Amino acid sequence: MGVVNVTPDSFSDGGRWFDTTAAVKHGLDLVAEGADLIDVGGESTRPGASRVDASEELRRVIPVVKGLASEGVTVSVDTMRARVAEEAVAAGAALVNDVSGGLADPDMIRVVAAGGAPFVVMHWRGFSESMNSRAVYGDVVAEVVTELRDRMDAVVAGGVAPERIVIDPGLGFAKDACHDLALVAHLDELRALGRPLLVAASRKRFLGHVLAGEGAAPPPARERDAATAAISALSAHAGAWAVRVHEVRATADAVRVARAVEGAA
Ligand code: PMM
Repeated sequence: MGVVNVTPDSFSDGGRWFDTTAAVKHGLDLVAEGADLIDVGGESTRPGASRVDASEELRRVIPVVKGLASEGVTVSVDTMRARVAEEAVAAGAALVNDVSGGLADPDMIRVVAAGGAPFVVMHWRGFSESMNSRAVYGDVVAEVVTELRDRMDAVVAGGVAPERIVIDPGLGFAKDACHDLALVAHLDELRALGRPLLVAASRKRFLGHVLAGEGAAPPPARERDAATAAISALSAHAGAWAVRVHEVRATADAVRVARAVEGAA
C-alpha cells in the first residue's frame, strides 16, 4: 500500500503532494514502483496535529481518489469522517481506512456497512492532540489485541461483514517506541484475530529511535526508508496482508525477497 498524503503538514512527507495533479502523479508513480493499492489521506494524524474541517478534507481527497480510480488504481481512503468515506467510495475508493477504527465519527460504521467496501480497523485510543498521554500499557500486545477484538465486535454489530475487516496495530498511535517494537515482534498474536493484517511502520518515530540509538537525535523521516523496508520484510514474513509505506520500491523488493526465502524453506 503506497501512501499519498494530500496534506500540508504530514510528519513524513508533509506538503509534497498537496496539489491534486502532483498527488495523482505521485500515486501513479508508486503503482509503477510496485504498489498494489494507494492510500489517499487529507488529514494529518501526526502527534499534536489539529483537525482539518470536513469541507477542506473533501476538497483535498475526492479529486485525487477520482483521478487515481479513473486510471484503474485500487484506492483506499484514509479518513476518520463518515462523509469523506461515503463520498470517496462514490468517487471510486475500494477500501476505507479509518485510523480510529470507527470511534471518531458515530456515523462511520453505518456508512461503511452500507457502502460495501472493506474496512481497515486500526487500534486507536484518541485524537492526535492527546494520544501520547494515552500510551500507557501493562502488556501492550495483550491490550492491543483485546481492544482490537472489541472494535471488530462493534464494527460487526454495526452491520459490516466480518470478512470485510482488515486489522492494524496502529504503530505510533498512543504508543512509544518500545510499544511499537513489541507489537512488531508479536504480529502472530494479531494474526490470531483471524483477519488480514495491515502494518504501517513507514518512517515512524520508533524507527528514528532505533536508528539514532540511546539519547541521540533521530534522523529525519525521509531517511528512514531502509528501516521501513526492514519492517516490511519482517511483516511479510509474519504473514501481514499489506504494509503501508511512503517509498514503495525498497518495500516491494523486501517483500519479494521475503516471499522467495519462504518459497525455499
Ligand atoms: N498511520 C498514519 C496514517 N494512516 N493508517 C493506518 N491504517 N495505519 C497507520 O498506522 C496509519 C494510517 C500516519 O502516518 P503518515 O502521516 O505518515 O501517513
